[in-house]
Amino acid sequence: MSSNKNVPPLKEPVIRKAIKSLSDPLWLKNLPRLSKPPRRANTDLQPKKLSREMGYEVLSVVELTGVQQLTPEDIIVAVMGPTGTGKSTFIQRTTNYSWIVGHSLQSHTSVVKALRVSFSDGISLVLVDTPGFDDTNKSDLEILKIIAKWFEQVYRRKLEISGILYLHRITDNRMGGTPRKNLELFKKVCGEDYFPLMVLVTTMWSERSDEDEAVFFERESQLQKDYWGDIIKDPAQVQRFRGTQSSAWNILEEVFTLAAARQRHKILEIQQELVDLSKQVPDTSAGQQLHGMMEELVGKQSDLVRRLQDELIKSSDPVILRAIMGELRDLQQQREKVQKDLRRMGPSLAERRRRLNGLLFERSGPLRRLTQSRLHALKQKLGGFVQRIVRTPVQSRSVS
Ligand SMILES: Nc1nc2c(ncn2[C@@H]2O[C@H](COP(=O)(O)OP(=O)(O)O)[C@@H](O)[C@H]2O)c(=O)[nH]1
Ligand SMILES: [Mg+2]
Repeated sequence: MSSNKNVPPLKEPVIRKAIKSLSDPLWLKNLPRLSKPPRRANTDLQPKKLSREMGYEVLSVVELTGVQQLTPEDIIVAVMGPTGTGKSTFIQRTTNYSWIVGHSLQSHTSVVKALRVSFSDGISLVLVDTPGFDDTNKSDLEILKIIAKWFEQVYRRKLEISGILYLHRITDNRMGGTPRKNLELFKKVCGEDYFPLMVLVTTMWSERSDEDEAVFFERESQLQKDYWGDIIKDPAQVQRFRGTQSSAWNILEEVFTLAAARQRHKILEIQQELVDLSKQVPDTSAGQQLHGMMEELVGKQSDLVRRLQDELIKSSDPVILRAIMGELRDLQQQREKVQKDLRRMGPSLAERRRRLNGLLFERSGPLRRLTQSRLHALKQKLGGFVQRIVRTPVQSRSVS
């Protein structure tokens, strides 16, 4: 489906810089021939006309049906982050494409979706909308598998992800469980080697009032210090999305610049693990991180269940009893869901290593005992030999 009608005018310097900044030879080959933009008032120009006169033309904005539609000419940029941080909105503002944006707390993107913005001269940008963890419809394991599969297919097709935007709401007044989980898993999916290609974007700045401004700035620097410090190598990796189209393009421009500066291949850790090391999703670093988090969660839930059960015994008030029973039921259901995923994932790598070591120790028992008895016999034999030598006077020792 294409939506040429709504294609916005794209600022000439932004695109020129973006294209120039991509060092990929394929891109250099496709560099557009720029004509100088005419000096005239923009007011009477229609968006399409304006971009054509500037020497660039957005030919189409098309939703892709899958990884098989990607081509080596695509600049692929993924947008990640928790549900409700504005991922779909960011992509929508960039392209004016009517993209599904959630207006409730429910997740609207439980699949990976990609949108290709094609410019004249064969250049195209693919923006990838990904689901966040703590999705309302899918478990974290399912979400990880969906994301992992998409990235895996991209790598199998020998294509690269030029950059990743990670979105965080500046209006969140604390780093709660969901943002923290998303960030930790995101880091594992990408891997340290990919950190320089990540851009951390705070969203919802348009929500601010004047008195919020100082609070938001303070929050942003705290995020950089306490949570993003290991990712940030370049100040350009931290950006603010102001909710406008130009703000979105300014951020993308930084992504292109960072991508162009990268000499090595742009490979995510999860791509390497799944393809080069033939691992299954639960055995990847992200899978193991998730496993640990789920075990921790089940532990906390079990603690809470015990405490609620104690309260249940102590209380006689029927209202309180009903409330506790309701809580208990919800909690047990949640715990069952996590336990189901844990069973699906199987034991953690550390646990499997422990079990393997135990098995090896057990199996090697007879061999160990045989070796020990042989060593003992040898020591005795050698001991007698050495004793005889020591007792024999030096001049009467023979070499034979
Ligand atoms: N005020 C404000 N609301 C936003 C902004 N970005 C997104 N939203 C709203 O936040 C909600 C979630 O956005 P959405 O793009 O669906 O988030 P996603 O789950 O990360 O894709 C929607 O109601 C958006 O309209 C922003 O910059 N400012
Ligand atoms: Mg979305």
